[in-house]
Amino acid sequence: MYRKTPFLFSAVTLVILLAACAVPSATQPPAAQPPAEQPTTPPQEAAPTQAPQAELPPAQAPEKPSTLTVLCTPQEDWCQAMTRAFEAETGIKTSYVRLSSGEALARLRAGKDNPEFSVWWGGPADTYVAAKAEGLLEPYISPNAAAIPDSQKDPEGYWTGVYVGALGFCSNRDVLAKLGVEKPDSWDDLLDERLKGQVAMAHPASSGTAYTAVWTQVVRLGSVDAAFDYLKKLHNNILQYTKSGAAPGQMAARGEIAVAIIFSHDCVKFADEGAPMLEVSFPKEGTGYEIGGVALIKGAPEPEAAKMWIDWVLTAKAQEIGATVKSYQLPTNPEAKVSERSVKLSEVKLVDYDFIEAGKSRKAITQRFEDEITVAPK
Ligand code: S7P
Repeated sequence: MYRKTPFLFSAVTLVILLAACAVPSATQPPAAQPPAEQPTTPPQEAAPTQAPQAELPPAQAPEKPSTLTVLCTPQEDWCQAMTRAFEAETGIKTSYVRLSSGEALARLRAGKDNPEFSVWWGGPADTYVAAKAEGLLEPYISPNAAAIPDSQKDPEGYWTGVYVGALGFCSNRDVLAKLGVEKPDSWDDLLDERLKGQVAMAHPASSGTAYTAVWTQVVRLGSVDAAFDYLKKLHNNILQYTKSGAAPGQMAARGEIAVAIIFSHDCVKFADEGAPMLEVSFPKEGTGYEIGGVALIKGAPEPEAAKMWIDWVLTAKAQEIGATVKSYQLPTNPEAKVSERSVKLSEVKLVDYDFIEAGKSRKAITQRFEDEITVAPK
C-alpha cells in the first residue's frame, strides 16, 4: 500500500488533467482543438468571454499626419525653404501662406471658429502675445523647447522663440551722399529736414517690424505720448508706410529713399542679394529687437503635424536653414551655427523691450497710429 498510493494518486491526477485538456472551448468546435502550444496564442483569441471580433473596432496604429498648412511670416524664400525641408524629412505634404504679422493676426481672428492654419511660424513675439490674449493659440511645450532660453519662450507654451533680430537703419549710401547726409546713428538723425520724403517704414497695424519700431519709441522715450510726439515729427520725413515690414529696405535698394527702418538682418539680406550700396547702422540711444515665434493654432485642423513642425523648427538643423537663403536672424537654439553675417547683439545697444507689455498694447497703439499719424498732414 505504501508503495501503490503515490502511483494511484498520479494516475488519477493524469486522467483529470487529460480530461480537462480534452474539453473543447465554448467558442471552438472540436475540430479546431488547439494544439499543445496554444497557451502562447494572444489572449484575445483564446478567451471564451471575448466578444466576437467582428464587433470590435479594427486595431489601428495611430495614423501618420499627411498634410500641414503653415501660417508663415518671414520672407517668402525662407518660408519655401523651411516647408520643403520639413516635407522632405517627414513626408508630410506641407504648404504655407505668407502674411505679415498684423495680417496674420487678423486672419487668425477671422478664422477663429474654423481655423485654416495649424501652426504659425515667424514674426515678432508681441503679436503672439496679442494672439494668446485673444484665445487664438493652443499651448504646446515641445520637448525641444528645453534647449531654448527661458527669456525667449512663453512659460505656458503658447509660443516659443525660433530666432532673434535687431531693428536698425538700412541706408542707401549713394542716396545719402547725394543728399549730403551722414549715415544715421540716432533716432533724431531721421528728423533731419534734408531727409524729407527719404525715410520709410511699414504700418504697425500690418507689420510686426513697424510695431517693433513704434514700441521702441515708447520704451526709449518713457511713455506712449512721448512716442507719438516723436512719430509725428518723423511722419514729416516719411515717404510711405508699407504693408510689409521689409519692403522699405527694397525701396532703399532701388534708390527711392535714403533710409529704411527695418530689421537689420533684412538689410543685410538685400545687400547680399545685389544691393551692396545698402548699409546697416543702429541708433546710439538704443534699438528694439524681436523674438520670432512659433505657435500651435487653437482648433488646428492638423494638430499632430503642427506639433511635429514645432519640434522640428526648434532643432539646430532647422534653424540653420535661414542662412542658406540669406535670412540671418540669430537662432534661439544655442547648438545652431551662427552666420558671420548675423548681427552681434553684444555690439548693439538694445532697449529693454517687454514683449508682454508690447503685445498687450498692440491694439490700442496701432489704432492710435491710424488715428493720429497716418492721417496727419505733412
Ligand atoms: O523678413 C524677416 C522678418 O523681418 O520678417 C518678420 C516680420 O515681422 C514679418 O514681416 P512684417 O513686418 O511685415 O510683419 C520678422 O519676424 C522677420 O525677422
